[in-house]
Amino acid sequence: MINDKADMDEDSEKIINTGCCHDCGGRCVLKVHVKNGKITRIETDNEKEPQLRACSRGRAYRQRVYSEERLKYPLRRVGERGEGKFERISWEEALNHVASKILDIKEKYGNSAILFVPGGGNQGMLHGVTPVGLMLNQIGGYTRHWGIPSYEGALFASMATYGTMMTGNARDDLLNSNLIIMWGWNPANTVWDPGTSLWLAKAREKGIKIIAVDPIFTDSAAVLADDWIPIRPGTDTAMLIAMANVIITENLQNQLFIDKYTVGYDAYKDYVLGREDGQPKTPRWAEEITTVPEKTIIDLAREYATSKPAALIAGWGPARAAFGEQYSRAANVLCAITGNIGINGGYASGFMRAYSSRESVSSTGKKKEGPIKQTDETLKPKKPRPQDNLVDFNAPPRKDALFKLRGGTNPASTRVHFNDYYNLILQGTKGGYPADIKMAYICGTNRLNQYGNVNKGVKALKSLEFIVTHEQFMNPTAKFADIILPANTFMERDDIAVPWLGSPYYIYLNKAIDSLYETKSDLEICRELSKKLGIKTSLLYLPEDQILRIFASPRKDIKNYNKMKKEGYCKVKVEEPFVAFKKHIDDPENTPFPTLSGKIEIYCEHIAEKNDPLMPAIPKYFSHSEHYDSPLAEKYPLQLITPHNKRRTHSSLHNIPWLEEIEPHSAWINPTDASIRKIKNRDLVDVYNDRGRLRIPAKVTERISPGVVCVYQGAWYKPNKDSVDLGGCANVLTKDSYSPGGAFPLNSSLVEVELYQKEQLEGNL
Ligand SMILES: Nc1nc2c(c(=O)[nH]1)N[C@H]1C(S)=C(S)[C@@H](COP(=O)(O)OP(=O)(O)OC[C@H]3O[C@@H](n4cnc5c(=O)[nH]c(N)nc54)[C@H](O)[C@@H]3O)O[C@H]1N2
Ligand SMILES: Nc1nc2c(c(=O)[nH]1)N[C@H]1C(S)=C(S)[C@@H](COP(=O)(O)OP(=O)(O)OC[C@H]3O[C@@H](n4cnc5c(=O)[nH]c(N)nc54)[C@H](O)[C@@H]3O)O[C@H]1N2
Ligand code: SF4
Ligand SMILES: [Mo]
Repeated sequence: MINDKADMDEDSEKIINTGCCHDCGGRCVLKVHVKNGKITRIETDNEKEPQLRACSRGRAYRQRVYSEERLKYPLRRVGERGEGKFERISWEEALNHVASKILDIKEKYGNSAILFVPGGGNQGMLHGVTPVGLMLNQIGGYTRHWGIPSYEGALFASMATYGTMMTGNARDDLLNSNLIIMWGWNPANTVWDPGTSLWLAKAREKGIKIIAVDPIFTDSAAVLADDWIPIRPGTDTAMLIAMANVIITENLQNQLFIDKYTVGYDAYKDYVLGREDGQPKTPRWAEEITTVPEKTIIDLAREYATSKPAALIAGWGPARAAFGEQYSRAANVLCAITGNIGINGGYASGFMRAYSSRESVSSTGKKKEGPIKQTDETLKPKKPRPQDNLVDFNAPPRKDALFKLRGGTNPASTRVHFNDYYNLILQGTKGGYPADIKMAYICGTNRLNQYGNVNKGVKALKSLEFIVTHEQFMNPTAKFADIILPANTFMERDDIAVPWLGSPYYIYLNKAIDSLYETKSDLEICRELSKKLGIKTSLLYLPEDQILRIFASPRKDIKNYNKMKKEGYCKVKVEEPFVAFKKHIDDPENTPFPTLSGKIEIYCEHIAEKNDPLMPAIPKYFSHSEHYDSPLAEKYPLQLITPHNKRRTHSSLHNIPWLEEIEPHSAWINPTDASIRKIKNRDLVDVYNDRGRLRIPAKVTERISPGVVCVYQGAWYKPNKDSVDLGGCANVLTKDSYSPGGAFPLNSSLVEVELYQKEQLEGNL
């Protein structure tokens, strides 16, 4: 859509109202200047507040679109898997090949042999993974995953505690708080909705105290917080439980709130005070585990309990860990026992979907919520709909699913965890997995790079009969494909993006330029492939605009679709800041929580039924096999964390020179740990464990706690002939397993670091 101000002359500059829809905590407005069909400049939202301002990554997008490294034509592999040798072929040849392989594998082994590997590369409604899923459903389905790396621990905890994933208050409500705790949360880098950092800055200006709890002195801690509390990774649950201990022993809990709105407080109290297992969870106990001084824990507990309303925002980073769900549960319970839920200035920690059009419908009381009375009858599968995947449709719920609760993001019938794909591929039904996988259909993900245990991934991908991917770049995963179908970018097609966390707005992405080279949109690819697969009727055959309108139609808060399309966004007017569970607290008789008890569950009966000691009904602290106190710590004494970096969206944008300047990739290490190992800033070091080894420069800095190493996720895997990764991909070191509640243990690896080469590298590391 062309801006009104623009001239239609071919060689004059037009401004296209569009947006950025990567999976990076945003979804922001881009105003793209186009001259002679070429992007010359990118601006962003300069309208009045609230703005949807793009970050440096979105503003640098021109370099991604015109990168020489873009995939230009369909490719067929001619070298070994992973070698990166391909030949150019025509679209006709490529699509015929893919269609015949899919039909052949379906015929010989059944649909479950097809593994769909989706990712977050594109977050528009129409492109990316959506058309692939629809297409594969129409030929009888595929094997698919449960578990999302972002938030599976937090999601499990939200469902268990509140019965819903819609938690957390709107960002503007932060101004109503007396205290804000950013626990493992770094929105200055990870965005978490455009405007979050601005609201935090406003809160700080207003004199509201902000505290950061993080092993790293993050940009958010540096710029937004009054205090930084460094903590040993993976031990937050112990600190949160010890804070509960202080609150209970000093009688600072909100007993009225607990009595009226929660179940299970007494069971938790027994555990916290040590009546259950003989170990009182005192701040002294937690100091040993967390390295946070006893007094700091006591002070924070008192401050949180007495500063009502206070916002404890528990991020997902600490939950992307072994037993990550216990950390999230412990945070949720702390919010509950202090009565900080359902009120302005408070915050129900959890999944943190701040606002959504669907939630606003239920808060008007039109949709009746819980308590849930699921019977055997309601749990029985209904007849499959077109969007259902036939491969797992009739499967009973997996044992770890909270299947009696409504909501969640993956069906309980789905059997394979997303971080367990390599065992699935390598072991199949002989190893107890539900399928024998023959082919992978990869779309919108740099799978090999972005999930645990890359070296096992290499073996798994090498063992497959066929791999196809839709990609924009020759990334480490694409190098393993047999056929690469070159996808265009969101600058080259229309789409609609919903906000990352359900904030009240939508972005309409107007096509800015024609598709470059021979690239096609994911929709176009699937449309053409569907025909070759013999699919007679399909939603994908409708015109693009019609499909988009169908997809947007349930979003009742888009009042004027055409206006949204013209302006490139639709900012929904919200009368008051959204407060999760406000109605549940104000009117509990008519609005019970959607849990089995109808209350906030400190003790979750549904979990108790599973009778799994590692999945307790109340939150508990556990050590694990790659923790500071495990035997492996003697060999690998440093705890690795792998957070999200400001210069990339995961592995996307890693190869953009402008963004590389923000921060060269390096291994962060504390001066104490570095000096023992004779490592100086910028020396080349090896970070390694039994799963792999990577070699990158060291960044020796006080900004990271002693005993911790940080390798930001997303750098591209680039093995040398000895399988040492010179690219610095963090997942060479992480595990391909999952916790009982489904959390991905990507921040739970032990490593050692050693000097490889004394080298004063160029640049400001
Ligand atoms: N160690 C560690 N690993 C992690 C994490 C961590 O914290 N630590 N975080 C995890 C999290 S939360 C996530 S969400 C995942 C993300 O992991 P992925 O979903 O794999 O995300 P990206 O690495 O950005 O890969 C997206 C790919 O999609 C491609 N792409 C972009 N747009 C399009 C499009 O329109 N069409 C197609 N077909 N392709 C497109 C990009 O070129 C890119 O290669 O990473 C996880 N990995
Ligand atoms: N720039 C950028 N922004 C992004 C993304 C991106 O790739 N790049 N990805 C987006 C996506 S898909 C997601 S899911 C989110 C992820 O959002 P988050 O999960 O919030 O992001 P992370 O950076 O992984 O972790 C947040 C913080 O947790 C800290 N942390 C790690 N382990 C521990 C621990 O054990 N205890 C404590 N207290 N802190 C710990 C890290 O140091 C980090 O500062 O970010 C989104 N935003
Ligand atoms: S990368 Fe994310 S935060 Fe940055 S402009 Fe794009 S959508 Fe917005
Ligand atoms: Mo994510």
